[in-house]
Amino acid sequence: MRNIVILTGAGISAESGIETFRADTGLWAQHRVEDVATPEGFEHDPAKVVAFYNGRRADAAQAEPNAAHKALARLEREFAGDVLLVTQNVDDLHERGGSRNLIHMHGALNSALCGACDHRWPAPLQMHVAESCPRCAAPRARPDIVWFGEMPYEMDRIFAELSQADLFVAIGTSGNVYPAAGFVAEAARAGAATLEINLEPSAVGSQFAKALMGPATQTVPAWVDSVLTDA
Ligand code: BV8
Repeated sequence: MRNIVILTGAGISAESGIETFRADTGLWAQHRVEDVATPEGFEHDPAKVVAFYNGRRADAAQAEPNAAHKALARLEREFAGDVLLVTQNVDDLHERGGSRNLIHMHGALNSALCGACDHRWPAPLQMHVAESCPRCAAPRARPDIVWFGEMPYEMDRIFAELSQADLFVAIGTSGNVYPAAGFVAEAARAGAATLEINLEPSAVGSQFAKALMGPATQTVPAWVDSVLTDA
């Protein structure tokens, strides 16, 4: 086995104290998706959207990487082949846990994006509405987040890596949001082995050949140990 591609979702950060989206008390029970996570919502009420992401940025800054984030970083360091981590999460717990070969396909809380020229820069802890872009000066700063209806980042690279994967693993994601929920089918079609690690089977759970159920801080370190022992 040479190439491992890992997809993570909100469940891997849950035990660090970051709320998931689709739990009964999760973010989408507290906010309307259309209001805070679409370009139309931002157009209609930018202050509400900026405040939503300011709150999440503050929560992420208080959180610490857990044993699952650290185990994936260890896998990247110690596995003899290539490990690519693709995260839907916008927190920075993977990087702070030590992962380096990482794609934030839904953007990042610690980044700001110019809606006029696409320039990116480090977001302050608290963004303000209509901040100016440091490159083109347009008052069009927005959180660098991929909202519903927008194209996730680095899709060409992700699909290229999936086509070369020997193993695809999804961790802590409910399998409700595309294109990420379609990665298992893509990897399986290309001949990869597939594994789901989650608290409960996801919406696309039946497409995985194997599953490990339990809290990520227990299942992920145990799985990483087994991969490094078998390698
Ligand atoms: C696009 C902003 C075109 C970031 C987010 C109809 C059918 C199919 C598709 C569509 C459709 N209508 C519209 C679409 C497309 C749409 C989509 O998928 N909609 C769904 C809802 C139907 N997708 C898009 O618009 C995307 N863009 O498609 O562009 C395109 C065309 C071709 C090729 C490529 C692209 C853009 C999607 C961007 C979404 N952005 N939010 C933010 O604010 O954070 S979505 C939001 O959901 C987050 O980003 C999050 O990352 C994502 C996924 O959620 P999860 O991470 O899975 O979290 P969730 O709460 O759901 O689940 C947590 C899981 O963890 C659970 O399984 C739970 O059991 C588990 N868990 C909990 N605790 C633990 C645990 N596991 C282990 N241990 C624990 N302790």
